[in-house]
Amino acid sequence: MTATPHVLDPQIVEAVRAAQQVMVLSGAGMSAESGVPTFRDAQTGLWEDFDPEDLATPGAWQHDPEFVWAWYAWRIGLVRGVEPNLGHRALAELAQLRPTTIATQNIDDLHERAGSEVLAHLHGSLFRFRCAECGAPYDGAVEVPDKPVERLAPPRCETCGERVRPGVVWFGEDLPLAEFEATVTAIENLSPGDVALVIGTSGVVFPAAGLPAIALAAGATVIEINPQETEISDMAHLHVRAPVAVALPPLVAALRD
Ligand code: BV8
Ligand code: ZN
Repeated sequence: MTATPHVLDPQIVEAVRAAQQVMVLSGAGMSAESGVPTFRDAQTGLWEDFDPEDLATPGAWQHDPEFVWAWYAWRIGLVRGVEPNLGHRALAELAQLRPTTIATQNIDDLHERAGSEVLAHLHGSLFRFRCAECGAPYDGAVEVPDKPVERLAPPRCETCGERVRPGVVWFGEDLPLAEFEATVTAIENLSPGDVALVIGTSGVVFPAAGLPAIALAAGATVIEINPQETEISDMAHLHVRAPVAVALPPLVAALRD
């Protein structure tokens, strides 16, 4: 039996051990230990005076597409330059031990690069692009500057010549319906005794923030993994007040025995 450090009380291990299936709802804190700043982290460098909630909007794009595109190009470069952390890798191993479904608010590809399948990127992906006008998918070249630049011209649509935009969901935009509905269905199909791991999210942004309540209504055991209290904390049955790369490896290791 691998010693589980103090951070995991046996109740948590037993809850996951008893689960027939595990639903993972991850947010930016999942990738923090890989070196990807969360939305709550103060912005750095060129964007330190900007609130992501102001930049990740259709209005910001309309106002200055090259400024917004430069921010996403920098974020693409940042994610390409980091690795999945031990938390991502533990979730990939968890799927070998229990049926595991992941829905993430994150637009990075670190779950996939750790070997996980992802049911839904609820807020889109840094690595999907489409024409801002005609919506045609764009899979052509995307220039990523090796250092942050203030403005950068996005690629042009190969169909209509208009600007290409990031394939992410901005504030005020609808979530990808099929992926959101698939996530809600997966959560509704949880049974009492199953587990919903709510990892690294402040639970502020809706409708994603409403998903843990659906797990609660399905009778699942809701476990929050987050060093801080969040909007979700009161509804969670159990809490692991530790960073994900500290909390998940021993939790998954305990299931191996
Ligand atoms: C929608 C992609 C229907 C882009 C993101 C007025 C007008 C319009 C809409 C609204 C409105 N008022 C409210 C709304 C709804 C709005 C909303 O909820 N706003 C909030 C601010 C109140 N939602 C929307 O607009 C959504 N669409 O509602 O459509 C509609 C349509 C038209 C009009 C009305 C409604 C779309 C929301 C999606 C926005 N896009 N991302 C991009 O990334 O650039 S959101 C973005 O921020 C993330 O994806 C994430 O979802 C969200 C919050 O980030 P978190 O993941 O929670 O991370 P955060 O930084 O907040 O917290 C990190 C957590 O990790 C912390 O708790 C920390 O303690 C923890 N942590 C840190 N380190 C670790 C850790 N945990 C574990 N281990 C660690 N090591
Ligand atoms: Zn087009």
